[in-house]
Amino acid sequence: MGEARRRRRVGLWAWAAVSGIVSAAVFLAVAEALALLFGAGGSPILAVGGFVIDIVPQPFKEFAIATFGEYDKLALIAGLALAVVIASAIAGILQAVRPPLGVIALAVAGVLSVAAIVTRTGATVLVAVPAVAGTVAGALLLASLGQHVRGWQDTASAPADPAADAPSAPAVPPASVPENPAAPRSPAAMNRRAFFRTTAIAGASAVLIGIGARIVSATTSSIAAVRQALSLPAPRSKVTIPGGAELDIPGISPLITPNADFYRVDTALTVPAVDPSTWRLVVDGMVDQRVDIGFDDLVAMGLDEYAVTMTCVSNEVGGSLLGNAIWLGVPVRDVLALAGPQPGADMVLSRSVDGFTASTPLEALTDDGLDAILAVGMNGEPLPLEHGFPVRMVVPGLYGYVSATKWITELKVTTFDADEAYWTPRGYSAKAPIKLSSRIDTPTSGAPVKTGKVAVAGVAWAQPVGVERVEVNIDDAGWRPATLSTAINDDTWVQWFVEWDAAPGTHFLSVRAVDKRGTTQVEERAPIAPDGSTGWQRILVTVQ
Ligand SMILES: Nc1nc2c(c(=O)[nH]1)N[C@H]1C(S)=C(S)[C@@H](COP(=O)(O)O)O[C@H]1N2
Ligand SMILES: [Mo]
Repeated sequence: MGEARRRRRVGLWAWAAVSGIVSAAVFLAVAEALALLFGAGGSPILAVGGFVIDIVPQPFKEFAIATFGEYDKLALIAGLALAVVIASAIAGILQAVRPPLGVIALAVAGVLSVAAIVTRTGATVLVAVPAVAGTVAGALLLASLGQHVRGWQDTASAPADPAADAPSAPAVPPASVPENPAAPRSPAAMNRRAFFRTTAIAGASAVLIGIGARIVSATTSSIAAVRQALSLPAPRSKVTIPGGAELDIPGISPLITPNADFYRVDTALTVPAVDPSTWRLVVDGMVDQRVDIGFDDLVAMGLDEYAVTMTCVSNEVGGSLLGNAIWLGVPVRDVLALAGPQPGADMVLSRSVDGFTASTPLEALTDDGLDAILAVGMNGEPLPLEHGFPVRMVVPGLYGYVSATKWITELKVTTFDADEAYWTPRGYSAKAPIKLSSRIDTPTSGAPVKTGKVAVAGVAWAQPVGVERVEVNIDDAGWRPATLSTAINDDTWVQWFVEWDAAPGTHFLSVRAVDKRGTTQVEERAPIAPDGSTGWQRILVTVQ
């Protein structure tokens, strides 16, 4: 008897778990489908994912990037999906065993996702409609399925083994137990049939609606097609690449980083889809007049090309989080001038559609000698979607997180006292000039080198001061000057090389740069937080 009862109990739990998972699927499918109408900001999956990205501590983010690399966001989604399956299975069991605890759990999840949606920027009340509707649909389904599971399990056991069921009786409100055990068609069978029918229909519809919503969002987010069709006017002035700017050495970084190879760093779970025809840039805060311009207005101000090497604060010594591109854009100072920044302001908080913000010193944006721009083009094309389409900021000499806002929508003229940017409360400095540095591109520690003449080569950068010289030290035998290519300008990296007569064995290679102010790259290692790594890169190579 104990055995039979236990099996029934396990059966109840299993089907109850299924009812929870199906209810959660209906919740998400309804919400995702409605989010198509109310805007992607209303998607609970993306909002909760984005919320998790914002709250997880920095070391965990670094761990995720180190472990999953480019797939860090996919790993996050897989982890969230697993958590949803487990949590909803538990909610299903709770609802069957202790109603209405399961429905309460689902409602709490709904409230939390509404909170995640509303606290993310650009949120109006309407944006919460999909999550609310999804919660209601999921909760109704869970309540009904829970009742069927209980009805069929309890009545099934009642005639055969009344004693066995007695202990669990308090868990089931009497009202939910079908009253008439003597009915011609057993209530247990009816409940059973109703459960399977509802579960199958709900599960199948959730899958269909979910897949449908994905397909529709993929086709309507045809911003890629809008970008393809966009043709930018020819630049008024082009960057001239001086002769001798690019060395012909296998393994060295190309002078201009192709868009497809350009590093990408952002907190966006999905690439924001911003249509240039509806894009607006607002300049507000401490200004004489609030300015609001569209994409055509910006482009009409006149586009020029600028070569700038962008660098991430998370770039470790020897790392690859930097790239050099030819940007097409309008000086930020021209746009700020339309609004007229007021005395007392010392910072511009630039904001992205996705809520990211960067704090840039006002003077870096108004300085005539510094080419801070609002960029619309990158290496001869409109900005790629992942690099900020349609408009981003690029400021020579400042790390990306304090200057290079992608999918930009607002420039708020303010003060460092009054406002802080996304990364400031997360352990990074409010102000962060790029530290002068250098990198060995070839040879690499991994690949053995052949005995004989070897080019040791790489890049060095000191935006916006410029690199004066680069020195290489082989086996600590003293610093040798490297030959520099002709830099495009002081805002870009410069390529360098030395010729080395490599003898068999293992060797240490080190590199350091000196900028045009005479400052030598810092030798001591510093971590990336709070304002960028330092240290001379030192690699071990094997010569055969
Ligand atoms: N909207 C938005 N803009 C952003 C970021 C972000 O997370 N969100 N990251 C910044 C950081 S940390 C860097 S280093 C640069 C990277 O630009 P890229 O991805 O085009 O290389 O973008 C900056 N702009
Ligand atoms: Mo960055």
